[in-house]
Amino acid sequence: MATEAGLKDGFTLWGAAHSLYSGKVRSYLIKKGLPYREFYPSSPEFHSRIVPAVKSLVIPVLETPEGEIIQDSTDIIDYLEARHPAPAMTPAGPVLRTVAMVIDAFGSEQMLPLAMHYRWSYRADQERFLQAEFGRAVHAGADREARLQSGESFMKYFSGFLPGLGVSPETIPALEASYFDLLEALDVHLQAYPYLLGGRPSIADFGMMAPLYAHLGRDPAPATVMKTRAPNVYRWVERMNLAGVADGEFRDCPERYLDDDAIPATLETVLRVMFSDWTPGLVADAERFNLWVADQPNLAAGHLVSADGAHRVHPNLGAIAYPWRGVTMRRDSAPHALWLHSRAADQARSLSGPAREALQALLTRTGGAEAMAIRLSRPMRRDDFALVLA
Ligand SMILES: N[C@@H](CCC(=O)N[C@@H](CS)C(=O)NCC(=O)O)C(=O)O
Repeated sequence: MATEAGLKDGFTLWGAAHSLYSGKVRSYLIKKGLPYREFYPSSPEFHSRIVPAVKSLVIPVLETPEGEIIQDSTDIIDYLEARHPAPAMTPAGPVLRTVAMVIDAFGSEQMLPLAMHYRWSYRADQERFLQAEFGRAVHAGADREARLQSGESFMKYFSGFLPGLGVSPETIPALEASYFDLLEALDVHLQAYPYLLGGRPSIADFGMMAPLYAHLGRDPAPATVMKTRAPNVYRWVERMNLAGVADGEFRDCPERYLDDDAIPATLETVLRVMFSDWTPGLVADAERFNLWVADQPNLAAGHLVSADGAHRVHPNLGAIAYPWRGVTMRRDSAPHALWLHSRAADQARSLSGPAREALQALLTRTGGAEAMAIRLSRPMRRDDFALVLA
């Protein structure tokens, strides 16, 4: 069991095998080569020390050897990248760096509804697995039946997210079609390269591991979809949790990122699929956020981004609706997704000269110009484990 003394000599990831954002941080720690141990929320220390510190029952949480506590998978990776700059997990080339941030934002947030759909809409096909995995996270001990039953209230809580994420009988066929298009593009690309941006893993891969590991790559029903439709994507999921960068399948691929001027057509196809499915929701989310800000022009910096003032893991500023793949997508707004998208959009806007031109040309070819032109009327930042106005 975790002890105060035991936490002093390495990083601790408070996470769980079935948790979406734990999968992102875990693969980052493995590929970065940082020694860590993983503890589960079933540990009494999680409730006595971690939950009060982060003010929510949420994973993943990183605890440093000095006892600092960090939440949000993106904040965790930013923190560790600043603390251990080498080897950098973001490409240096300005165009590829922007692409990395775009894919990270897409994977970390845009694919959440898909991941949750495949976990909970196919619940009957994988009930015992989900019971075991939720039980594994919350209940320590050898009593098998007790553990299978122990995750029930969490299963009820998380399965209740589907309507707010826009998953409904009307949207499910469109959601699945969008997933198949993405899998197809990724499967082609990942036959040529071991990682999304070439011969080294990056934040693009870690962001995509959020949905593609625990839910879409590990739960039995969606794992079968991935394995049978896109085996190269499944193999990438396995590769992302292996120590080391090299993979014998790609003997001739140098362990470095693509150059800014050598982005292959297969990656452009991935970006085209992403932008096409992402843009309508981003536009609607940004409109909702800008209206919320316009309605309350005097909000001070530091004000919680939340319609009702409640501190939530993923806040919401009210419902949005927009046309998407031939249906009307109705869901809760997602300011956290906007925050991640704005980081990429701000990075894009910071480019100048030939890099700016190269990025604009790439965005035009891949249908990304509209998404990357979205600008919020007020920036956001994270403070005290929550999203606030900057
Ligand atoms: N944006 C956060 C989200 C973390 C998150 O949603 N964690 C899930 C498990 S994977 C959770 O604990 N959710 C609790 C809740 O939504 O109340 C991150 O990147 O870490």
